[in-house]
Amino acid sequence: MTTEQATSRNDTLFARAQLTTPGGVNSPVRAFRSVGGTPRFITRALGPHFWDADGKRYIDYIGSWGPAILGHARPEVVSAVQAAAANGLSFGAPTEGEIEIAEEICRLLPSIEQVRLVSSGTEATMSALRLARGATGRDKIVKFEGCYHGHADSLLVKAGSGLLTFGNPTSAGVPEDFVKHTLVLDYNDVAQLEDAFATMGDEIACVIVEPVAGNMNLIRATPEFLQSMRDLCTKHGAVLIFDEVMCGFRVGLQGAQGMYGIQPDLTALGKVIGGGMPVAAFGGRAELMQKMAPIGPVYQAGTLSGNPVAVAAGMTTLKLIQEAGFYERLSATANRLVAGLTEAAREAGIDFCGDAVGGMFGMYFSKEVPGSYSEMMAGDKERFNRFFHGMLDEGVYFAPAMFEAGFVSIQHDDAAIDETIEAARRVFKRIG
Ligand code: KE4
Repeated sequence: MTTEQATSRNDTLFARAQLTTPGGVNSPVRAFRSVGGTPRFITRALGPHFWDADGKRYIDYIGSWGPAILGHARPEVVSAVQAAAANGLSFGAPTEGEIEIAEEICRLLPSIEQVRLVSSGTEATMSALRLARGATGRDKIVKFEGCYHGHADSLLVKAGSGLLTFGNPTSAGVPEDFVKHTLVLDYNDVAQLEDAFATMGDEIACVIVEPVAGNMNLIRATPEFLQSMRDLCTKHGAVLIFDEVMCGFRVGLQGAQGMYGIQPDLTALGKVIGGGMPVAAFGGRAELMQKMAPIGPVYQAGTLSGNPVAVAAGMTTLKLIQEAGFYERLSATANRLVAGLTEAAREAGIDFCGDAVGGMFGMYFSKEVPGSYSEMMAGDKERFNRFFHGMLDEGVYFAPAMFEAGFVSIQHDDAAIDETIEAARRVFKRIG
């Protein structure tokens, strides 16, 4: 069945969903508005595959936007969830499992001496920002164009008109006042960062960055960019926050901070540490984390924070990603995919390139891998959209937006990658 034909059950469900839920989805990117067409309603998933409401099978390169690093419905994770659930779903009281996952996170990421569990990446970054402001007594924060850190008000902001002007809201409902302290700079632009600190360094509470960006497709930070950020924050007493909600445990066992060898003051985590269930976290230097309620003045709370069933999924996932050779295999898979897609596009004479870092990858309909948001946005969106739908018809499900990264799991075997590349060969020839 092709996208052009009515995808009967998906269409029916999408029409019904829109009656009770805005856009028919519980998170905007799922609505296919960037690529057009009808979102696929998924009924089940296993390994590298999932199936839609019409029973069509796809090779899945979303992986729930990062969490499904082990492949879907991994038996060990499902069993751990079932066992935990049989003992009750949530207590609103501390459990030993929360201690165990906290200890594991601190052991794997040495920059994290103490950690607080929350239920989403948005909560993790929002809380880290509040902690940075509470710890420094400063209001200003620095973020970068193209980085997404969840939907906390002060982070829904795009660059202002001038280079060092404060941001403008990107969402209705966010008062100007809520973003007037948010400075938005260009990713990988060291000079701008130096200028910002030169002019207002003693007013900056923190810098928050995706050290490997995955929300403007995949874009790597340059080592110089991150090192300058580290040095400037240290010099001016600002808190450096690495938002590793997506790249944490996705690009390697020590995340981007291990890959670059740079220690942030705080780290936000999510996705992989929940293994598909709602676990996220923020953590870092103990003297910072000690300022969190109930022992410190910075408040943060959550009914389901550290939920025992979700923690069981997360802890089992964190154990399984430590098996020997895991990231070597994951990285080899992502690189083989990108190389195969690039070769298939070259055969069809299409400007296309890709990049892969650990188990996440980027695809760009341009001649060169972008290094910034504006370079990424210069890519051929129309051709991406035709490619997306062509691949969807072939049973390959990439991210339904040009500005998203893609993800492989440890269960994306050679057969899945070969099938994807063969499908791409056919689609590239068709879209020409
Ligand atoms: P959540 O609140 O969606 O759990 O996490 C927010 C977040 C924070 N930081 C980074 C680096 C993130 O990538 C995210 C969320 N990522 C998106 C993917 N573009 C989630 C998908 C969605 O919004 O539906």
